[in-house]
Amino acid sequence: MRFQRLLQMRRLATSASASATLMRAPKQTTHHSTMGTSLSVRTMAGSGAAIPELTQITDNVQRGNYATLNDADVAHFEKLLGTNHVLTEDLEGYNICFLKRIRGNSKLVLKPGNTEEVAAIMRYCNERKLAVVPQGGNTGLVGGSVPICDEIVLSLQRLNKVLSVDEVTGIAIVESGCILENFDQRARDVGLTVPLDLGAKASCHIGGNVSTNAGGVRVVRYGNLHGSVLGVEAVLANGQVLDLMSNFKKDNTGYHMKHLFIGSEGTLGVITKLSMLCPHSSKAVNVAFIGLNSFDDVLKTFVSAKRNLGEILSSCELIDERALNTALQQFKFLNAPISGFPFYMLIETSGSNGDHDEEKINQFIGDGMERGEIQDGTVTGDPGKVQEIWKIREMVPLGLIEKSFCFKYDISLPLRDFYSIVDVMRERCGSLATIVCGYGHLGDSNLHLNVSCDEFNDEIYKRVEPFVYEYTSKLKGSISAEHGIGFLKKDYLHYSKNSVAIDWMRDMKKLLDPNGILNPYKVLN
Ligand code: FAD
Ligand code: 2HG
Ligand code: ZN
Repeated sequence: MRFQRLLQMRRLATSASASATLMRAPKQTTHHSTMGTSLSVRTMAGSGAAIPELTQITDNVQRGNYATLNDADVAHFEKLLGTNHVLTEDLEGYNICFLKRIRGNSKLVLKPGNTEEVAAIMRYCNERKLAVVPQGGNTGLVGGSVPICDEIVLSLQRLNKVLSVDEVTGIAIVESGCILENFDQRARDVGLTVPLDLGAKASCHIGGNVSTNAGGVRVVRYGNLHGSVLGVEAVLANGQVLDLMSNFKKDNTGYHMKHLFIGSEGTLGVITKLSMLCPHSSKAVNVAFIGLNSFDDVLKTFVSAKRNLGEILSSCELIDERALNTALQQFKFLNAPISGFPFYMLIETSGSNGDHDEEKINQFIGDGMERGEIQDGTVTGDPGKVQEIWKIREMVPLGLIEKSFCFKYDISLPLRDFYSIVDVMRERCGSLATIVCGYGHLGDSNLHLNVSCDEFNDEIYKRVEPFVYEYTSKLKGSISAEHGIGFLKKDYLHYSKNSVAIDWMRDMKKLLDPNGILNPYKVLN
């Protein structure tokens, strides 16, 4: 019976596919929307996309008491870095955030090539009281990586080397400006993998990932970066270099200060280097894309995945039908293997024994179908097809900004209440919203609630915020599961942290950056 049901599932052909190129689509496809969807804003600058108004004006931001850049400063930096690495023109791509929502007015971008240069820049800026925003791949979704007023942009782009990858210990040492995908490729060359994967991998930097404590699609397997990052080197606001590098998992020598820099979004220091524990890449990867009739079935299937796939479960993602359909409409190159269900799950297994893993995932799906929890689906272990299915998930956030304005929320919620906010929000927004949908990292209780409308307008904004944060807070969730606080959420931090915690954050900020020059206007207000 079970076997017959399994046969009814459409299994993907095992022929090689063209998905290798699709995997890189965010970087290579040309998007011409007003919101911009290329993974690098820099490549968007000339595409004719609308330029947002300056955030200092729209948000009525009072500029901090910082010095104003002058010719002598620029000359100083040119002497320090060489004129090629000091930019004073064509700075749009550095001033505008990925979502094209935040726009600063920096007149200077600095591109140091090593830690000493970063330290010299910070020393000088601290003495002069010039404000600085560290910038990685500028794929952040909370407006943390761009200036708000006229802060100097400190781009880590040139610190892009993988310094070593040790296949025996699994420890890699990498400069912070290395693009995640390049780092992963280097790890894969020796049979390892970076324990972090996200849709922006072709553009984001590992230093940006660590600074945001990025989550992504493998947290359910490898945990977050507080566990995988063994050590960091960080330049403080005054130019001191803090060497917290470590090549060991176990190191209890004093306070674990590295954690201060993981997720502090460039407000406490500039990460220049880090060491990371990289697991072995799995020999066998299988992906199932399944359709389900209700969120209750989604939860049952998740529990079953944990119980029955256990140690080989490496990802468990949810996509609702509106999110999927939007991506399919916007990106015709995507192929959805099944359609017509309110919910879809992408479940991945990674292990060392292909036959064993395939048997396990087939059994898991067969059992789920027999119980009526899983309706239809597809399973594949073919690398090309695996990538093709992942591509669908990766394009979902981009589909929603392709032709409209999108309010994006990234919240942790208890699993039993995980999806209800999507229905509540749809009701609240009514016809003001074009799409209200939910998707995300179900395996980590992390929902991405997206609310799209034709263009930003105050009416819908007021329906959505602060309601979404109040709702989350009442359920004791987190208002930022993985993207951070940045500029966009700083007024709402109190929904997730009490005043004592916020005061301590402020005190730590003052201690490490007494002049407040590092990424001002972000995280704390
Ligand atoms: P940036 O955007 O440049 O900067 C982010 C923050 O880190 C800023 O506050 C900046 O000041 C600071 N910063 C950057 N580099 C340094 C440094 N070296 N030292 C100190 N501070 C620094 N995020 C997730 O968590 N999970 C996902 O699944 C995910 N998927 C995404 C998919 C898409 C399509 C997009 C566009 C974004 C996604 N993101 C996701 C958000 C974003 O990619 C992550 O936040 C990422 O970690 C940002 O890296 P970045 O190099 O682009 O950093
Ligand atoms: C993802 O998981 C990202 O795809 C982006 O974190 C989520 O854009 C979003 O809302
Ligand atoms: Zn995410």
